[in-house]
Amino acid sequence: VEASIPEPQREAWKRNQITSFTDKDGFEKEVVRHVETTLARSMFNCDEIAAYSATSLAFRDRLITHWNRTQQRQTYRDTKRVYYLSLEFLMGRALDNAMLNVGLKNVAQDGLAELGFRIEDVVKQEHDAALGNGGLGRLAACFLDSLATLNFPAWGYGLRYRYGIFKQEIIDGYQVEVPDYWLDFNPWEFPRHDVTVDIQFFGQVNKKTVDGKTVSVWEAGEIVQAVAYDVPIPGYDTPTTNNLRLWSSKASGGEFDFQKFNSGDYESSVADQQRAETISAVLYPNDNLERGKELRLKQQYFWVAASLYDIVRRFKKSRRSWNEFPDQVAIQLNDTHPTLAIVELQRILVDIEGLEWDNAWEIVTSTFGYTNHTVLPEALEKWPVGLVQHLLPRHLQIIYDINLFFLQSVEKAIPDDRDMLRRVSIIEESQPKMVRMAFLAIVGSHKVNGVAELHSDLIKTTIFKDFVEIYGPDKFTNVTNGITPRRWLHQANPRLSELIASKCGGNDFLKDLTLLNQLEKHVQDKQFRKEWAEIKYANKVRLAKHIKDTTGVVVNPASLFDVQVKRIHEYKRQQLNIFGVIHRYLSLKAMTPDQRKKQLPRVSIFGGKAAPGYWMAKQIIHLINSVGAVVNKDEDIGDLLKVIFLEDYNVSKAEIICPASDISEHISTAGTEASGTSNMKFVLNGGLIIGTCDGANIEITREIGESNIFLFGNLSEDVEDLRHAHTYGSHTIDSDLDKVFNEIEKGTFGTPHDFSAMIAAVRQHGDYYLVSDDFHSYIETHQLVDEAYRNQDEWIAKCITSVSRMGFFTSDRCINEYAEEIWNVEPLAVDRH
Ligand code: GL7
Repeated sequence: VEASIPEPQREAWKRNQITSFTDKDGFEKEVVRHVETTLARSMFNCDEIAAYSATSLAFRDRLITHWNRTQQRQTYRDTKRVYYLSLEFLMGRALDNAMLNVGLKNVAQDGLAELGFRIEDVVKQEHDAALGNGGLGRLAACFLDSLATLNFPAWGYGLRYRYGIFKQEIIDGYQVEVPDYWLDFNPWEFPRHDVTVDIQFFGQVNKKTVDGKTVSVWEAGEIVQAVAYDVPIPGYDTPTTNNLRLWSSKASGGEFDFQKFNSGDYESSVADQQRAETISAVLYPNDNLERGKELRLKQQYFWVAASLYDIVRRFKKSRRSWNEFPDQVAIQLNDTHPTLAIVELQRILVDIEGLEWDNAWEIVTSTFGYTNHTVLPEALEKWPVGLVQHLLPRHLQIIYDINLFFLQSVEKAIPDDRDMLRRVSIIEESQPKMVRMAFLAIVGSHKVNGVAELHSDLIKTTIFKDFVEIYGPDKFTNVTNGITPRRWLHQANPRLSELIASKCGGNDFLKDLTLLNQLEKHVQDKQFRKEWAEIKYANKVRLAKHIKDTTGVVVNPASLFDVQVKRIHEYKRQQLNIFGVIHRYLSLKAMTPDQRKKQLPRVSIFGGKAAPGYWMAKQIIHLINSVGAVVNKDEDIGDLLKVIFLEDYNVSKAEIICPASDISEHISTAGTEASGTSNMKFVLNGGLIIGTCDGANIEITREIGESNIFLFGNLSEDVEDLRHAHTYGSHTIDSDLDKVFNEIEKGTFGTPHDFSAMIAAVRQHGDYYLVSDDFHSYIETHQLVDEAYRNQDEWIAKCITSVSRMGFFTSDRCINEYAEEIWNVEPLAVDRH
């Protein structure tokens, strides 16, 4: 790389190389410089926002220097790279994470203090980057942190939504959605106006003869421009700084607009501009649900085509032969959202680069891996053939060809099974015909993985069963999800992190989480337990303050904090939780004052967003708030029970909530939650969990031991029979649950009619989520929780033991598994100086 630059020039550049600050004085200089020159302010009008901005700019300068060196190193070494394609990256705030990852938070803290600011207040000024819905998007963010920390040459590719997930307000007990315009001031992105790609839509396909060969040419239609925005991703305790490239849509300038403008059609050229910009305007706010909207398909192709163009452009610089493509490039599909990338790469190789179909297809399938994140039928993507034909005519032809060759191979391997062909066809012969994206993703990838053991088993025995028969079991694998301990322990719970470090030989556990096992020998240490308990209490005080500030309700931090925060969904069963809370309330009301005195005080804390169009989920939010309104002001009850709904749950709120929980709820109907990742965050922060045998709960139990978790409810293998029995047998409702329903119907929690559909779902409509079947076991298990919590000494011992055994759930372990089993890539050694 360097050789192309003449010696004297090279010297001049090297002489003037930027040196990043390393101490307080250097940091302060940078902050003052940014306040005065970049922000055009001074010490007389530097408020907390300006202090945040200048601090971020100081760290950004640092990151981008490392970013440049990392990219140069990766280009120079030219080893295989990983590309993680995800429509969602739920990043949260960047500043605190950047300071900790580069190891200069103390420097910044001291520097800011000298300049008159408290670092906690400065950090809070940042708006969350909320480009995701829930677990799937946060997983992508944890993966980026691990990829950088482990020094993998890896890029994320996503969309730069102008509006992230909406902000949730609770008004009169109902969810109201407010747009999240987060880009006002975002120091963490670098616009690359020179990195643009023209993306084509619509038009038609014509056959032409070029050099005696017939080729398909995709012509006419409309062009939208993709502009790159780069976000630096710093690894922890390493100079590696990777890249997250987000695409923004823009009308392609030039002739098209110009012509319209000249012909006096100014308004229509403005309309074109706006139409183009809507592609990356907004994140679809659905979690585990696909609504099949045309604009969503446009987003998918826009992002996938821009990313592939970029990847191919980078590959071509090395002038290798196409057959080496899979040795240089691994692309991971985060769910089926980027599946069109398979078709697009085949199109590039065959139509543009002139490769033979079979050769191209071999390259394509060796390049891609596909991660499935759900078995819920309503979340499996299907697109009407007509829509694909209209928007992407050439891609539909290629999909048909892929399907033809695939079905021929199935016919050959498993002859005379017409029904098999119908079942596995990428094209569903329905009215209208549909493209089954998951099947296309399987056929176009060399590995398919689920996200926890149970889930990976379920996909092999249910939705993808036929494909296991066709390809054999080796194509399917499991990579159990993980979380980054940097954000979810070190950043969110600094005191606990420090206490752990004092027992685990320093901060190395943050890079090798299995070192947590050293805690176990200290479980009996009284002083250690005491400090542990004090930290938990302080974290609860912090959350109690947040509750007071945001809801006005005063909660006692000595109560048991029982938390369920996640997207609101019937399968996650917040309704089971709130019915259980009502049951507790009724039991307390039925007691004498003397009996009440013996009860353990509890705070039931809920949080989470409902998709704007998910009516039932919104009713659940309303019921939680209505119960809170009654219970929280009931003087018979006082501190014994409080019910809190925290508005606008997001990453930065999770960082306050996770460290403050005593018990958290992961209570999905068995077989529905693919993994869950907040279960891992809560345990890692010294909380216990109540949960069903679902997703990663099962593996958490295996690691930490059955005596350290409160499991309840039916097993996934029994769900089908139970559902069948509800529909075709007689369905009797649990008697305690019936009492809860009767109380709601009496109007105790407001207009009964508001909640009639929730009750009917259980009583009359087959109780698909098994709320009644699991209710008794749920209530009993909560009693066990109460009893266990009374023995604080043992409780703390359980918490410490659990944390010590959580090493498996770091996203570093996940990334190493992906690297080894799916991507076949290795980290790049770095020079620390
Ligand atoms: C999800 C699963 O529901 C969740 O259990 C899992 O932890 C997460 C990451 O693998 O993926 N699947 C899905 O479609 N969404 C999820 O959060 C939206």
